[in-house]
Amino acid sequence: MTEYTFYYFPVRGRGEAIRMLWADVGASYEEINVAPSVEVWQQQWKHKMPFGQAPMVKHGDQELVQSNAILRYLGRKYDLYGDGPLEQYRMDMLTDHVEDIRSEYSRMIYHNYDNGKDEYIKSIPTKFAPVEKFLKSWGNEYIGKKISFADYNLCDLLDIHEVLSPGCLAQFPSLTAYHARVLARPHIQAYRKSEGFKTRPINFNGKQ
Ligand code: 0HH
Repeated sequence: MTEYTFYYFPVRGRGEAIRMLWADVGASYEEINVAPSVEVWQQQWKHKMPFGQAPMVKHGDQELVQSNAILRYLGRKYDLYGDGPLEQYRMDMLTDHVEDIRSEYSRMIYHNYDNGKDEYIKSIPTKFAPVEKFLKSWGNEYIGKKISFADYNLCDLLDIHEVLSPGCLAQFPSLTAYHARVLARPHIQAYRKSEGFKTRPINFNGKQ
């Protein structure tokens, strides 16, 4: 019997930070692929989601939706939500910025890849420069003094941008070191060696 059931598309997408958090804390979960085909998603699953979208997590008799709210729920549950109002504000603030970037990235990937990719890549430094500045000035190993839900989300975002534009982090030494530090955590490393991770595409349409 697993602790969580994860209803999502078979992609990294908005699920990967949640999977990383579970891997890091050693939680057990079962994945349910809600889209073995588009028809199955539309006919069997979409109407079961409170907002018509996935991911959804079942935990006991609770059905949890909205990826960032799920991350915060798990952050509170596993003491991965910083220490005190200022650290928590920083985690929330960067999570909002990650969300802004992720939404723009998804629009480009799903609706404007061929015409929009080059322009999007040009905008990456503007998106990441403030994050570099914040992480450097806060001087922690992670966003806070210890790892938090927000770190899995930011790390995943950096990761998918390195795939989109290899080397794009190199101009940001703090972000480069931070990205490597999160990925070097033993449970994260082991997770990334798993078949589940290695065979999972980043996006549903195969673009990356
Ligand atoms: N604010 C929500 C959250 O953070 C947004 C969730 C969301 O956008 O949880 N969910 C998307 C899938 S994430 C969704 O449910 C991206 C994976 C892309 C899969 C595209 C599949 C298309 C299949 C027809 N999208 C499906 C939908 O809205 O019907």
